[in-house]
Amino acid sequence: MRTEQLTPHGFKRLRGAGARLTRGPRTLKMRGLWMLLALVAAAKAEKLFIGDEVLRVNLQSEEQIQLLQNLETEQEGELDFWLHPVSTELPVDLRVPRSSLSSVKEYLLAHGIPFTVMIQNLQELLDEEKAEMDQNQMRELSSRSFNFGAYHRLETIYSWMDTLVSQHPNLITKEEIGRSYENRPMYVLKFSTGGFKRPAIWIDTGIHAREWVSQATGVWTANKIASDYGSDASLTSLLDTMDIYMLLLTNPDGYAYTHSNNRMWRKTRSMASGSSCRGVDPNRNWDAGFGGPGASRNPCSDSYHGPSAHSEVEVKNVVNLIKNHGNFKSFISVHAYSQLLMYPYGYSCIDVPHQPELDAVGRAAVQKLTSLYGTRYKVGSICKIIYQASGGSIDWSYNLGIKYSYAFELRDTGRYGFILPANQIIPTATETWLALKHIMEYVRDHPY
Ligand code: BPX
Ligand code: ZN
Repeated sequence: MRTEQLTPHGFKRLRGAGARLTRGPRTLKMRGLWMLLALVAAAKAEKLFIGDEVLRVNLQSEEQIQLLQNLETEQEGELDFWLHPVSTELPVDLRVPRSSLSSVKEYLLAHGIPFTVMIQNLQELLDEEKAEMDQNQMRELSSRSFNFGAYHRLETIYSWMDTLVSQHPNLITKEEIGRSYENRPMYVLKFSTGGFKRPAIWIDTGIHAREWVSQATGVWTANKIASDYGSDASLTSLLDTMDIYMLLLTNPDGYAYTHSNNRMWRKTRSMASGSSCRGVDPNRNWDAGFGGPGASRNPCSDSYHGPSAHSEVEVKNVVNLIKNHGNFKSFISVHAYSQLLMYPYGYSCIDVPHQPELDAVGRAAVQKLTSLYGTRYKVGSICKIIYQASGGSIDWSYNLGIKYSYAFELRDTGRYGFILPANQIIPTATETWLALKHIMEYVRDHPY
């Protein structure tokens, strides 16, 4: 069995050998530079990704899938799998810290696994992103405007929400559904033209902190709904009978942390007992197949499911609102990246009872999305089109009886991954709106 070579010990040996290979004449001078930069980073408490590469690995056999899965479990917390090894049809995107590069590449080469470098030096991309954000913030301050084609910090989004509400007092209210682990308020925007607990549509963005185009798309979409109401006949008729709830920053602590400390943070920021690692994957924490396959019980893992279902207050706050309301017809959760429109289940590959309908609606929605710029999406159940994942939010909402439960994975397919350039925010949000609108109209016309 080849798998015998794949013990953690075997990997560490490879790592040593690889490190020696890369040591050239420039190494000492470079080392000094790295250490200086590391000191600057430590002072700012911000994690740097200097020299980190994102590799695209193309798996060719079941055996190679197994090899990569072993690498993932053995190096949990060290390697950052942006896309997980699941099949030969899907690529694996893998962020490798500079210090592990030679050993990981050795490992891939030794097993004949082909890969390409998608991102050469991640920090360079992050520096550009931050510079662009700072420039934009200056422009916004001097022109007292809000640029939907830029990424924003949590406080900026929160104050923009107040502006939006004040401009549309008869349509939008802001409700605090509770506080995050670090005591940040969680605000829902409620779009309603009256009535009491009308049939409603739920849209959440940013449950995973680092998937920035999700939160940015949420902001654009909230503005779109506000400005189209009264002028777009279809949306207007929808809001005459239904309410829309939007939670733009579903993981506020994580989002703040991606700006202040670690751009690659995904989870919440809660403290685990008996571990120094923080955070729970809020999309593995719901009471739907909780703790099953496709989630980790290791608190250091990026897919750690947490100590119990709904242990995360951010998740619990949403659960409480949805259950107390009791009249949601659709639950849509927005992630990035991979360009997918998915429906339940994630925790199992069995078809849900409404599979044919969910699939047909999803396909029609994606057809509209694609019609705008040709962006290609795949449609299917979570388990069948990406991987088995237990404890996900839309499995929970579906099992609660909310038939039209969907999850989006927005742009791109891995060229930039989580670091999608800001100039793609508006195109992404605009095309996604066509799909969202299709789903919402279908829900309006098929309430049962
Ligand atoms: C999305 C919804 C329900 C279950 C799984 C997903 C996939 C999502 C995840 O693992 O929670 C993938 C992601 O958006 O977090 C990041 N990614 O593109 O890999
Ligand atoms: Zn996600």
